[in-house]
Order: sequence, then C-alpha cells, then structure tokens
Amino acid sequence: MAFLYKADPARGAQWAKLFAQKAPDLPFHLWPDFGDPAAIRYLAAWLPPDDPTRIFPNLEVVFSVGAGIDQFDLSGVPAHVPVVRMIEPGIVEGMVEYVTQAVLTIHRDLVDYGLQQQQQVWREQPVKPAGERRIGVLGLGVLGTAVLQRLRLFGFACAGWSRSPREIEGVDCHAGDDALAGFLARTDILICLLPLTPATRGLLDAKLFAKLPRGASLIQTGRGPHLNQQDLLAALDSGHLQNAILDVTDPEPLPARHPLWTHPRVRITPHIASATRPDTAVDVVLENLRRHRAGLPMLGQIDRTQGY
Ligand code: NDP
Ligand code: OXD
Repeated sequence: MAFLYKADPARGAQWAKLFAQKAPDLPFHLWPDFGDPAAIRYLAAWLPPDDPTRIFPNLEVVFSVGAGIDQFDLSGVPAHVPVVRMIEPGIVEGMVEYVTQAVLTIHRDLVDYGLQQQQQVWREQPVKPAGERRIGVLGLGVLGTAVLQRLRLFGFACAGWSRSPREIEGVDCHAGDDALAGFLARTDILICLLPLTPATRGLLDAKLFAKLPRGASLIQTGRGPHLNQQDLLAALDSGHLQNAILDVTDPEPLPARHPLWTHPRVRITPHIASATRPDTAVDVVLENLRRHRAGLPMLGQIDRTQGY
C-alpha cells in the first residue's frame, strides 16, 4: 500500500519529509518514480494522469492538492474512486490575507494614489467609512465564508451569494440565480470565490457588471475562465467599473501585450492568492486516510454531480 504525489516537485519533497515523520509506515512516492503501480492506493495531484486506474489498478482515493478540482478530468476517474479537494487551514489563511489586502487597497483608494504618484500629484481623497462600503462575495464555501468572517471585523457591510441557502453571522446571505441581481445591486467590491463549473464559467461578464452600481470594483480570486476579459476591459474603460484586482487569468500567464497587463486600473498577481501549505495539508490528508479506512466520509470529498 503506497501514496503517490504528482504536483510541484519542490513541494512534493516537503510532503515526502512530512510523510516520513508522520506516517513512516506508508511508502511515499514522487511522480514519476512510482515503483510498483499495483501498490499505489492513494494519489495526490494537481493534474492526475489520464485514466489513472489504468496505470494504478488498486487506486482507492484521488486527492487534489488544490482547493479547486476544475483542472481534473473527472471522466477519467471511475465513479467508485472518491475525489477529495484540499480543505486545510493554510490555504484558508492565505486567501483571507490576500482578499483582505485587495479589499483594503480598493477601499483606501491605493490604486488611485498609485496613479497620482506616477504624476507626482499630492492630493487627498475623501475617506469612506468601512460601514458604508458594501462587500459582496460570490461563493459562500470554505474560502468565501472565512473571508467574510474576517472582513466583517473591519465593519464593512458584508453580503454573499451561493447556490443553496447559507447562514453566516453578520452577513446578508443570498442564494440562487434569482437572488443574484439584488445581491449585485448592493455590492461596491465584488469578490469571486466560486469554483469553476459549467454554471459559473463566464459568469463575470457585461450582463453581470451592468447590475453592479457604477464605480464598483472586482477582485477575482476564483478561476480565470469565470471572467470575460473583453467585457471587463469595456466596463473599466467606460468607468462603470473602477478597479480590478486579478489573481487568476485565462490563460495563465496572459500573452505578452494583452491589454490587461498594462491597464492603469488593473492589478495582476500570478495565481498566488493562496496555496496549500505542506505542513497543514499533510495533516488533513492523513486524517482523511484514517477516515477512509474507517469507512467515514472524508473532509472535502466532492459531489461529482455538481463538479465541486
Ligand atoms: P467550496 O466548494 O467550499 O465553495 C464553493 C461555493 O460556491 C459554495 O458556497 C457554492 O454554493 C458556491 N457555488 C458553486 N456553484 C454555484 C453556482 N452555480 N451559483 C451560486 N453559487 C455557487 O470552495 P472553496 O471556498 O474551498 O474554494 C472556492 C474556489 O476558490 C475554488 O474552487 C478555486 O476556484 C478558488 N481558489 C483560488 C485560489 C487562488 O489562489 N486564486 C486558491 C484556492 C481556491 P453552495 O454553498 O450552495 O454549495
Ligand atoms: C487551488 C489553487 O485551487 O491554488 O488550491 O488555485
């Protein structure tokens, strides 16, 4: 019985060390050195190989090393093999930090001050109290909820949108397609923390932007294909949207000379909002292996019918 890791090799080396300390009886392999394929029971991957059970006939569980699993071809993973995404404290804390800095950057007009600095302009903008700034998060899952719980502490007016009804203390929760327009109409800073599925692909488009109040801003930390880039550029150029902070794009990276790279009201980071932290992730994976062996549900097991 063995565990195989197939993702970033440097992080894999950290996982190997942690497995050696915390689960010395479970042989750990780093792709492509997987040894006897029949011994591989557990696979942790960013991109699993095509048709993994053809290579590893005794595979029991596939773990995503990321929170999202849209990069997986689920049709290649047989229905009897559970797929588990990453829910671990490190990835949550990273996302809370990133979104908090992005919200404060917009809230305290730092994009404008950056532009003023380029012109050597010294001019104060009026400060809006946090209570008058309306934050809206698309996606009230593990990450969206954690982000809202932190933003509430600043006093922002917080709301969120999900597929099924949710309750989060101090957050105005909206659910379902019919509730989207009302949620958008009260949102000044929109944060995307949705999984990428057929229902959410392209959701951030001209139609959605038109439902936001004039001067709203976007923080995109979901997946690149949620966003229609031409529609975003048009909304920024018309002044309907004020700023966009993009951590994910499609493709990654954007091609040279793509207009988003140089747009004065766009900030881009290279998909670093958050990443799985090996020390905390290995603890969660080992706990899930314990649960799997005990016949208990694993934390982060995805619903294949919903695709997330
Ligand atoms: P979860 O699965 O915990 O939460 C997803 C949320 O989105 C749920 O609230 C879900 O609704 C909602 N949702 C899904 N589909 C729809 C829909 N069609 N309409 C309305 N709401 C919908 O995911 P996480 O919070 O853990 O992660 C969210 C995403 O963040 C990941 O899938 C990934 O894309 C992105 N991510 C980005 C990172 C980065 O570095 N940029 C790092 C990590 C993640 P319901 O509650 O009803 O199920
Ligand atoms: C993830 C990511 O999904 O890094 O974990 O984007």
